[in-house]
Amino acid sequence: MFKEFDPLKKKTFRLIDNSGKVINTKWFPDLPNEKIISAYKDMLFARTADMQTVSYQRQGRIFTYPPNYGQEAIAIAAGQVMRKEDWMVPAFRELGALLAKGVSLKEVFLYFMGYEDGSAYKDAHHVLPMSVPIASQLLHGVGIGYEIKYRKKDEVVFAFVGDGGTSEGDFHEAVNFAGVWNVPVIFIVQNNQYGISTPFRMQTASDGIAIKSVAYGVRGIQVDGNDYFAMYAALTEAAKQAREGNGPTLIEAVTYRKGAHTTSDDPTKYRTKEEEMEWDKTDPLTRLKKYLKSKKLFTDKEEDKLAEQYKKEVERQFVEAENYGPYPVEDVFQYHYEDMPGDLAAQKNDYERFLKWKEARK
Ligand SMILES: Cc1ncc(C[n+]2csc(CCOP(=O)(O)OP(=O)(O)O)c2C)c(N)n1
Ligand SMILES: [Mg+2]
Repeated sequence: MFKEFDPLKKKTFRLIDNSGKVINTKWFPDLPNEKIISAYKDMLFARTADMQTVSYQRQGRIFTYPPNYGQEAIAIAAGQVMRKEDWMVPAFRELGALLAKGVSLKEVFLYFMGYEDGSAYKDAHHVLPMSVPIASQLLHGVGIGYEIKYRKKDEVVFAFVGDGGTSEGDFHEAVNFAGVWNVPVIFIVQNNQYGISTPFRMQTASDGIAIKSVAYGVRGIQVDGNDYFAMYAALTEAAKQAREGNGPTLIEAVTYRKGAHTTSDDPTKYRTKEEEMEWDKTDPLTRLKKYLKSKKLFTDKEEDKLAEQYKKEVERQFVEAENYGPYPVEDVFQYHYEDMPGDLAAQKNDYERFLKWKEARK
């Protein structure tokens, strides 16, 4: 696969077209129907959760939120390929993969409400907290990869970043040393065409992101990130290579951020309706649903029923997060250092005095 789709050949790995028709049988993954149906359901759940969360934010019930709308196939495929012992190193737009790893939607809500417990991931194994400092997580991912190799463990790191993140030095340092050390790390660049309002053409002069792997001596491939099957196949092959001791892979997942950057952003200010409509044709859910319908594996009626169930489930977990209790002030201070340094302790004191003063004014 990696030879045939060498980034220097400028080909994109794609297995179904926009109408859900299989266009490449050679690499089409041999998956039981139940797994494909479950991928669709998980994508639908992630999308339902996203839509509702944007609406909660508009109601003033949660702070800012970055929707995954349009990018669901990447996270869901990764969620199916990752094993329990594998490490997930997220950025902040991989909801489906977090859920697949055992993170609860309630925890995701808590995180965006500011609670540190939202990163505690009580039932998830080997998942790092979401990383808002862009691309910094990749260095942690490579460090984990080094440890896996050193201790000869059977684990793979799935590290995520956005197209904007590839302009950070951290990205280049991480991919470079992953190559030098030949560590079992899969870099998944979600190229959703924007870093907030910055279009991809202003991010790099190179022809896509996958091609950057060549200079680092790392396997690379450009994949249609809105094609669940292509993502599943590429990730499976990359994970196999990593497990066999053949080191890292850089996957550029070409996708489109259909929603806003976050709920604080208005994309109508910097992109056109025409562009959005063009990308609409590649929507990952629509494509997978067309595939499933052509095989008579799924109906609109089932979808309507599921969507209703999912809405209730999202609401249930949101309300639980909403009723989590008063915000613990320590959350802001206590997780930076094992022993709190004096200046941070002084800041905490000041802040507590300020809160008391504020309370007294009421
Ligand atoms: C080091 C750093 N610089 C700037 C920011 C502000 N910021 C938040 S998201 C973002 C854009 C990220 O774009 P991309 O990597 O493409 O990810 P996407 O949001 O598209 O998923 C920026 C610049 C930040 N969080 N961290
Ligand atoms: Mg982006």
